[in-house]
Amino acid sequence: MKFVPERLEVAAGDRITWTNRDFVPHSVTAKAAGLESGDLAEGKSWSTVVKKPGEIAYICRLHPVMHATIVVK
Ligand SMILES: [Cu+2]
Repeated sequence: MKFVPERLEVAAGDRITWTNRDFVPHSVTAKAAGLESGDLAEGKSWSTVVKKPGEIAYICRLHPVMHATIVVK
């Protein structure tokens, strides 16, 4: 029930992949940044390329207590 790591630094142009290692579905959702993974079942992955430098705060749409940040340099 948490993103690991909760703060991730990457370079612009990097591809980030999330994999759900939990027993319940989760999502990667950042409305302002236009990120939406859809519901990821156990073991499923989703990836995206981040292009713009800055901070992207995101949550799990299904469990909004789950939140994390991507720092794009
Ligand atoms: Cu979740």
